[in-house]
Amino acid sequence: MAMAADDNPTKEIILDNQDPEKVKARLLAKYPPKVARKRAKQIVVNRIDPDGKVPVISSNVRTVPGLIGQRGCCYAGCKGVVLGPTRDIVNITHGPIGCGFYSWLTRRNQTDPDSSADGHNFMPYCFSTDMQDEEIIFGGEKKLKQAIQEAYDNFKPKAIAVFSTCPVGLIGDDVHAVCREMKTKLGINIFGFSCEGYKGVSQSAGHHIANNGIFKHVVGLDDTIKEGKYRINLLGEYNIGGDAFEIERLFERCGVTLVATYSGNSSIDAFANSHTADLNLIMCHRSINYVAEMMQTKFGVPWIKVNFIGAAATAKSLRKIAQYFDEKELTDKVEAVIAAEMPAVEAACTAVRPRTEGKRAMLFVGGSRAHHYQELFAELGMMTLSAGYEFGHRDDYEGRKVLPDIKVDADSRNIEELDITPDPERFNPRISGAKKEELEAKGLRFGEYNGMMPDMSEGSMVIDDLCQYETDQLVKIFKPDIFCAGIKEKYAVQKHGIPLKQLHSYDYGGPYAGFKGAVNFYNEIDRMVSSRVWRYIRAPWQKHPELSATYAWE
Ligand code: CFM
Repeated sequence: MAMAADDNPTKEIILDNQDPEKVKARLLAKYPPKVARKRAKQIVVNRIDPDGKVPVISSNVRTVPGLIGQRGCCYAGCKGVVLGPTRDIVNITHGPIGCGFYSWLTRRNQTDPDSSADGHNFMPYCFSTDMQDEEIIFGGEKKLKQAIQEAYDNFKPKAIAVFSTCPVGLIGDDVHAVCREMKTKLGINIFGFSCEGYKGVSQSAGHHIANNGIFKHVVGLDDTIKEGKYRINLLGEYNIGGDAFEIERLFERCGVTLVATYSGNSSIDAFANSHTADLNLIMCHRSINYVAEMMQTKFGVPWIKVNFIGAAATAKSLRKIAQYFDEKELTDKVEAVIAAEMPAVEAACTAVRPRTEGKRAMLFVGGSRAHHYQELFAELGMMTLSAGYEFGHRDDYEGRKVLPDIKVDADSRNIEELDITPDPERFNPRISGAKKEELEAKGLRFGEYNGMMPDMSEGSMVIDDLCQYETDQLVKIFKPDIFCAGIKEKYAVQKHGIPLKQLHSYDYGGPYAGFKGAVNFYNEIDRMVSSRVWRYIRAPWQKHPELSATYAWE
């Protein structure tokens, strides 16, 4: 592919060979043999054979010590990601203050307190037991009890959740016993999570632990069937930068009733009632597929994969909902909403495309956005050169069909698998086997996710658990027009003269979901790839070539 319009002088140093196999060899060349062997299985050149099979990629494995990775910890996945965005649970971090502080709203998850009748919103508060040396030595259960009591006295919440950090596991505090005791004493729902940071290999373990806890302690507590004809849950949408607000707006326009979102703009009451919905939509498969699977087994709620990132993907996802309920009234409404929303989106896209067309992106984020955001770049006429997840599993890359082939290692075995069976009274398969078959024949896929790799082009580089060294090399070799990652990568990449868009917190922007979100993203990316500021960047070694010897990569 021809290089994109070239006003960026740093592109002069592009290496003459961007052949992905050679690039892979060069990335590995620096490593000791054992590390190179391990990373070789995590750096894959994408190939798609005619029956849709993609190469095997090693993922959800330990990061090699010494490589500066992008990952977070188990506690981050449980408290920060899955439970954190719920406004009316007092989420107490049992641990040193830093764990609580750095998982407190840094990902810009938003909420609308007015949508709860009681107006409870504890998200502006950072609750922590602030463990000190004394608790590490003599145990922290007493201080935890006091913290729960204090939170109860001050806020009278309906629920309190306790999240364990590394030292809690190391010293052996029994947070579950404390929670049980305080639950009996105070008469509200109190539950704990053994989500110590070191459990598992990344935040992915924390997602699983959070899913288990919420299913065990909350889902199914309220059987009231709320009003609404087309009642759904949205799973794996965390309202970063207001994404969930935009999706809610579309549901409302379509006449679709949202029972619960896990967990953007959410409340514990909605979780308790969520098993009464008739369909689960999974947005982020990685973080929440466990709840969907358990709800299906126990209550009979089927799930489908959706994606509200990208205008075409949004339209497709809305159509999937209509297909499922299969009623003319809904189908007509969905089509009318798409027809009404699309002109503005198309106009915005047409306006920026002359400047974005042919530009090249790299995306290294989490466990779902590296896939979803490729949709938006495609709409801008941009190509994804390389992408990868921090902590995705093989099914997120290759599709759920590989689930039976995934070897369960000791790290995964550490995470509890709940034994779920159909609820004797409440199990209710929402659609009959015959109806399901009929819908499947029309193309609606249940319980399926195809993964990221089948959607990526031949020869693109798929890299799991990318590290700082490899980031530097990729940027130097390919000189992409934009790099998408997080705050830890942002300034290192920008020092190379390449703009970096944070896809975790959205920097200061968003929403990027749905139709209005797509317009925001088009304009943001146009601004970033068209900015002239990058051409003025000259690193010291570019001004003084003699310095570059220290920066040679061979
Ligand atoms: Fe799911 Fe997420 Fe993501 Fe994730 Fe995350 Fe996130 Fe992410 Mo940051 S739940 S996997 S653990 S979509 S916080 S809202 S952006 S790494 S790609």
